[in-house]
Amino acid sequence: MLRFLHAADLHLDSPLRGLARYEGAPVEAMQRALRGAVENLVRTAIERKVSLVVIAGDVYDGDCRDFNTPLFFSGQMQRLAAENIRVVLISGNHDAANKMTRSLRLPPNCRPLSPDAPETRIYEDLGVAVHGQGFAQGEVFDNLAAGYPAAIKGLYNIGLLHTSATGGQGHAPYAPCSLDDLRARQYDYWALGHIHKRQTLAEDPHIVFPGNIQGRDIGETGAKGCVIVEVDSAHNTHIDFVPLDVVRWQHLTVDLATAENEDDVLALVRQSLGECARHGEGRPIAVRVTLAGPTPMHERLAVDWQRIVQEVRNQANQAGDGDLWVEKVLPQTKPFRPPDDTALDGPIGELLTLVRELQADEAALAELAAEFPELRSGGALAEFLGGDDAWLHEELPTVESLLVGHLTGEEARR
Ligand SMILES: [Mn+2]
Repeated sequence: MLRFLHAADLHLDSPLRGLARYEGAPVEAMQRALRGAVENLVRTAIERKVSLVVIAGDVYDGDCRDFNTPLFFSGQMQRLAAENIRVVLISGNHDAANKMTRSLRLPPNCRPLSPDAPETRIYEDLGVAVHGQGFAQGEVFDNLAAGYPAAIKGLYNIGLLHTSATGGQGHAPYAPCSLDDLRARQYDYWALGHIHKRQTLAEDPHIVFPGNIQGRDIGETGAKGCVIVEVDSAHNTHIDFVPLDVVRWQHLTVDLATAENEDDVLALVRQSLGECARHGEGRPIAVRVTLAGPTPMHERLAVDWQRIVQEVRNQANQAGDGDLWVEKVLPQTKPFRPPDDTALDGPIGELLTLVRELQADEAALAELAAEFPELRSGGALAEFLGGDDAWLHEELPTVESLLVGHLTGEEARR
């Protein structure tokens, strides 16, 4: 039985963005997380007794600022060397050969494959051939896979490739190739890198993006890690995802449809945060909270938004026992209108009727706009509003919310 570990996109010492600085913001923990995930990778390789680790590019986020980063990585590879675990790696667009001015020799168990031409590394004792080519420069638009050698008969053939494959939203289209290009090599496993979202493109043979090993911002949510690949003597392949992330990013949407007062809002927020914390399996979680849904609380939230944001952070501290960090709170609620508007009788109801009539009456709206000539008399506001009156229509619901919010807010304070 052959067992190997496939990882990609370590992005060591990448600067982490998107954590606002506030009391308790885990800036240092996040910065440390990328290295922690690499330590977890090494520990997993040893614990799962793999013979081989393949890394499909972007070990580094870019040229290292100093030698600490390559020293760290080399030290981790030495831990694998001590266990006789072999490592084959290629460069990706981030750590392309021509970008890295500060690099160090890796221990002899490591074999970086050439960025200049496809190279094959054979491990007779494991019955494995690894074929691959790194990136010579940051932008590679050639189909590298097309130049890979044919499979070697009798061995388990692994293709190591940094590629956007057939797509990959938000990822540069480097070393593109089709699934048929990959299948044509007749390898047993394609160990891909570059796309940070984990996905198995095919199972015969396995064509796999393991994703990156540690999320770096709210765009990289959920469990992040590597794939352990087990191969039996008939070359049947089985893959198993293992999380390696130290800190996890999550996006939480809290539906406030049933909230009628602030206590309701915070109870719903806290319940969702509690569930989120449990899914982290003990990891710290950086969470973006979106308050959503049509809700009777829409206006109240808008009026007092800054304090609500801090209350959400406060609830996170309580629900997560210190392991939940709120990255951002987004307002996406909508006004909730009772089916029968008589519920909004009185002056507020009259105001709403007026606003809605304006929505349907082009001429009246234009007339109203004409009463505020300063909106059109130049300056930043005029530029923002543009040349036509379409914005008036678009802004009416906001006007409605603001008016009701201010009026009911006044009421509440009395
Ligand atoms: Mn990449």
